[in-house]
Amino acid sequence: PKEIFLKNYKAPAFLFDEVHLTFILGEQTTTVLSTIKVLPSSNAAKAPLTLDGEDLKLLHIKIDDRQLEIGEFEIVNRKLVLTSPPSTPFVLEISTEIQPQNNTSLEGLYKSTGMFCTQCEAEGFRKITYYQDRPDVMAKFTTRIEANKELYPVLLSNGNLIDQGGLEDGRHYAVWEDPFKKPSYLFALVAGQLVSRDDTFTTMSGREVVLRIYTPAGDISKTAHAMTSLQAAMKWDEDVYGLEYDLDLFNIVAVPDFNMGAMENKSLNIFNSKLVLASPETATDSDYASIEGVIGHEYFHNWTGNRVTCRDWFQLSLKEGLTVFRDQEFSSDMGSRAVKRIADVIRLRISQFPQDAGPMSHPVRPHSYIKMDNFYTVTVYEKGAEVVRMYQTLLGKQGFRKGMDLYFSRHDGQAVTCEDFLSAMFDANNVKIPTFPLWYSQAGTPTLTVTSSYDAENHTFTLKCRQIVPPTAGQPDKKPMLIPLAVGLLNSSGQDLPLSLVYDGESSIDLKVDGNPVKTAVLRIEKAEHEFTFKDVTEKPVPSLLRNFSAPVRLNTDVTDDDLLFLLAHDSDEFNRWEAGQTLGRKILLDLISRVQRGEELTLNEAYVEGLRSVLTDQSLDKDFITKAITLPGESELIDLMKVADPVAIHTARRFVVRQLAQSLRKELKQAVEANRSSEAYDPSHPHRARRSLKNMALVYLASLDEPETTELAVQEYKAATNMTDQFAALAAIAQNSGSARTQALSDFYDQWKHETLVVNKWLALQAASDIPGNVRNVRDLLDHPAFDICNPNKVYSLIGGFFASVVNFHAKDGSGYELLGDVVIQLDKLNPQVASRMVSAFSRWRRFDEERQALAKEQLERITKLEGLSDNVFEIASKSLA
Ligand code: HT7
Ligand code: ZN
Repeated sequence: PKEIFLKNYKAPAFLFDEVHLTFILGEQTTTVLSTIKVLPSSNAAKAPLTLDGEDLKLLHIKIDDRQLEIGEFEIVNRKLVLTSPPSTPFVLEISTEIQPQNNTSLEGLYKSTGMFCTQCEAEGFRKITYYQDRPDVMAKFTTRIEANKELYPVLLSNGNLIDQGGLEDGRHYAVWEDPFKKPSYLFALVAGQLVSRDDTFTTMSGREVVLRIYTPAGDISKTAHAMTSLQAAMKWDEDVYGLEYDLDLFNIVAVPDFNMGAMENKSLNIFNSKLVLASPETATDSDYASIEGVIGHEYFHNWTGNRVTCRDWFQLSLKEGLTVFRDQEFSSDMGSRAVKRIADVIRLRISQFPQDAGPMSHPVRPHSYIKMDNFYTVTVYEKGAEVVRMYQTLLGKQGFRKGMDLYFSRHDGQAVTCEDFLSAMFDANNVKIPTFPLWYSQAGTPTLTVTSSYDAENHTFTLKCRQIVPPTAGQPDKKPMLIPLAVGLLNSSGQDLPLSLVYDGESSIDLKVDGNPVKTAVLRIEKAEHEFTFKDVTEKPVPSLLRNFSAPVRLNTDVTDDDLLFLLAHDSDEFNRWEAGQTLGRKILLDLISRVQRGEELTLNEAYVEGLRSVLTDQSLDKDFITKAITLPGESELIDLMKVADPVAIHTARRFVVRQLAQSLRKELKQAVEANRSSEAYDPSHPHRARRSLKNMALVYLASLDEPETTELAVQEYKAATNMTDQFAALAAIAQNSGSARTQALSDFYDQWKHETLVVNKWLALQAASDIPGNVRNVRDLLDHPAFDICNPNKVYSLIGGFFASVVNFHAKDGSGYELLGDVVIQLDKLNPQVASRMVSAFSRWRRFDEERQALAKEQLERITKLEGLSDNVFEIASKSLA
C-alpha cells in the first residue's frame, strides 16, 4: 500500500468550475454521467490530468464532445490519467456504471434498507465517478436524479430543488443545484421511500429556512428532539458566532446503515439513525444528549468545514477539532458546563491518551497516512478540540471570537490549512506564540509535573513546572510545548485568593480583569522548566492546578491526600473539584491493585469514603455533578496507569471499592434512589436528567452488593420504569450479577423490544460489556443471534465494541477474547474495511499487558496481516500495531 505524505502536497494543476451529474438509479446497475468544466491553471501546461476512481466501469469519456480513444487515457492503480489534456478550458464528460446494491463498504453510493444514499468523506466520491477527489478542488454541482417513482418517491441532493417531473415507465426525476462551491466529499444523494418532519427557522436577518428531517414512515414520530436540537443549534451559532445559515432549505436524512455518526454534506446532512431517532420509551438521556450534540456538530460544519474547508486531508482537525470544540460549547450552554467538561475530559483520557501513547500515535495534523479513513481519530477530533480550546483559554472568549471573525473574513469559500486558522487567531489579537504550532506537529501527551513551596516569611508561593513530551512512533525527540496552566489558590476556608504574580523577581503584576483581582490565573509554561511565584500570599494555600483542564496533559503534583479532600470539598472550579476526587480515587485504586497482586488484605481509605459521603449528601450541588463525582475512574483508565496492566487485579480492586462504597454509603444511596424518582412525564432537560443520573448511579452501587434486598430494589425499579433511561439503567444494575434475576430481566427486555433495532443494540452492548466470568462464550453466541447482523455497523459497534469495554473478558488469560476479535475482523474486512479497521484498533494496546497476553494478541495480529487481499485500512492499523 502507498503512504501519502503531507510534505508532498502540490496544488492541483486543473480546477473544476462546474459539475453536472446525472444519476440513473437502477436495481441492477446505476449509471452516472458527469460533465465537468475544467480550468487548466497556468502551471498545467503538459501536465496530465489524473482522476481518482474505484470499482467503476467506464462507459465513455469525452473532451468537448469528442470521444477519447485508447492511448489518450489510461486506467492504472485506481486512477484514470488523461495523458495530454487541453491547456485551455474544456468540458470533460465521463459516464460510469456502478452497483450500489452490492456495495457493503458503505462508502460512495450504496443501499441501506431499500434506499440509495451516499457517504463521500473522505474519499468515497471516487466510487461514484472518476474525479479529482481531493478537498482543494471546489466546484458548483448540479445533480439530476432519475429513478422509479414508486420505489424512490423522494429524490434529494445538495442545494435547491430547481426542477422535477415524471418520466416514462413509472420513473421520475429531480434536479438539485448547489450555489456554493464545494469539494466532492460534501456531495450527497438520497433516494427512497421517506417521509419528513417539516419545520422552519427564521434567521437573524429574517429569512425563513425550511427544515426537513427524513426517515422511513415508521420512525418519523421519533424526530421531534432532533428538530428542536437543530433549531437550537442554528440559534446558538447566530448568538455566539454571528453565523447565519446560507440557504433556504436544510435537510437531514436518517439511515440505519452508516459507518460513523453523521455527515455534514452541504444542506443534506446524512445521519446514522441512532443519532436522530429518540422517544422517551426507546432512547436514554445519553442518547438525547448525543443527538443534540451531533445535530449541532453537523450543522456547525456548515461554516467550519463547508464554507471554509480543508486544503488536504492532513488538515482534517482544522474542521473537526474546531467543530468538536463548537459542539462541546453548544452542549455546555444547553446543559451543565461543568458536567459536559468532565465528560469530555473522561473521553479524552480513556481514548485519546492511550492512542497518543501507542503505536497509532500521530500529531493532531498527521504527517502521513495510508488510508485517510484511519485518521478520523480521537486525536484529530478530541485532542484537536483541546487545541482549539487552548486558543480560547489564552485569548479569552472575546479574543477567540475576533479570531473566528477574521478567519471567516479571510477564508470564506477557500480550502485552507491549520496555519491559516492559527494566523487568524493570533493576528486578530496581535499575539505571537512561536511554540504554539507544536500542538499540531508533535504527537504524545505531555507530562506536566508541578511542585509547590510556600515562603512564610516573604508571603510568596512558588510553582515549579516541568514538562516532558514523551517520544512517540517516528518522533523520538520533542521540543517543549506552550502549556496554558490555569491556577487558583485556596485559603484555609476554601476561598479563592486574589492573585498577584512575581515575574523572575524583577517586575510583579497584579492580575486584574475589569479592575477585579483574578481568582484563576492562566500561566504560560513555555520552557521545559518554568517557575512562577505569587506574592502577597498571607497563608499557605492549597493550589488548584490545571483548572477546567486547561491543557491536554497528564498532571503530576505534590498535592497531598488531605489537600485533595479539601479541593473535593471546596474548589470553586467544579472541574477541579471532580478531578480532586478522581486523583484520590486513582491513587487508592492503584494501591489496592498492588495489594491484590501481592495477595494482601484489602481495606478502603475511610477519609475517601467520608469525602464522597459529603458530596453525595450536598444539596447545593448539581445532581449530575454528584453522579460524576461518585463515579470511580474506569478500568480502562487504570490500564493506562500501570507499567504492566493486570486486568484481573484491576477488576478485583475496582469491584472491591464499588462494593465497599455501597456498604458504607448504603443509607445515602437508598435515599438518593428514593428522593429522585419521578412520576412526571419524561423531560430531557438538564435538571430532570440530572435527577435520573443520580438515582440510577445509586441503584448500580446498591445492586453491586448482590443481596436479595438490593436486587429486588433494582427489579422493582426496572418494572416501574416509564422511560428507557430508567429501564435500561435498572437492567444494567441487575445484570451486574449472574443469576436468575439477570437471566429473567435480559429475556424480558428482549421480548419487549425485539422490534426496535436501536433498543436491541443496547441489549447487545450491555451483554457484550458484561464482566461476568467466561462471557466470551456468550458474545460468540450472540454473533449468531438473529438480532446481530455483521453488515450493520451499529450492531458491530454494540456487540464487538461493547465487548472491549469488559477488561477482564476481552483480555481473558486464555486468549479467547482476542481470538473472537480476530475472527470478526477477518470476516468484516471483506465486507466493510472501515468498520473492520475500527475493530482491529482494539489490539493496539497489546504491549501494555503481560508476556502471555502479548503473545496471544500478537498471534491474532499476525494472523490478520497475513490474510490475502487484506484491505489497506486494516493493514495500516494491524501493521503499525505490530511494528
Ligand atoms: N465529517 C464526518 C466524517 C465522516 C466519515 C469519515 C470517514 C468515513 C465515514 C464517515 N462518515 C462521516 C463526520 C463528522 O465529523 O462530522
Ligand atoms: Zn465533524
